[in-house]
Amino acid sequence: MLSRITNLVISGVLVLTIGVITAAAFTKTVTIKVEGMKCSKCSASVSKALKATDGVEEAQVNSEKGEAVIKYDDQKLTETKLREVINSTGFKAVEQPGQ
Ligand SMILES: [Cu+2]
Repeated sequence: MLSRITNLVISGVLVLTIGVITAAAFTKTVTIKVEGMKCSKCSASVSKALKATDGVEEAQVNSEKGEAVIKYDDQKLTETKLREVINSTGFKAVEQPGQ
C-alpha cells in the first residue's frame, strides 16, 4: 500500500517536472529597444499591447531605458511579430544589428 502511494507520488513529480521542462523549452526572452517612449504612460500602452498578444507570458517595458523585455512562447510568436505589435502602438521597435 505504501509503495503504491510512493509510486503515485513519484510519477506525479515526474509528470510535473516534464511539464515544467517542456514549458521552459518553448519560453524565450527577448529585449527589444523601443524608440519614442517618454513616460510611464507610454511604456504602459506598449506593455498593454504586448500582454494582450497571445503567446506573451511577461512584458516589462521601461520608458527610461527605452526597452521592452518580453517573455514569450516560441511556438506561438516570433520576435518579428513582437516588433509589429510594438510598432502598432505608435512607438518604434528598433532593429538591432546582429540579431
Ligand atoms: Cu508618455
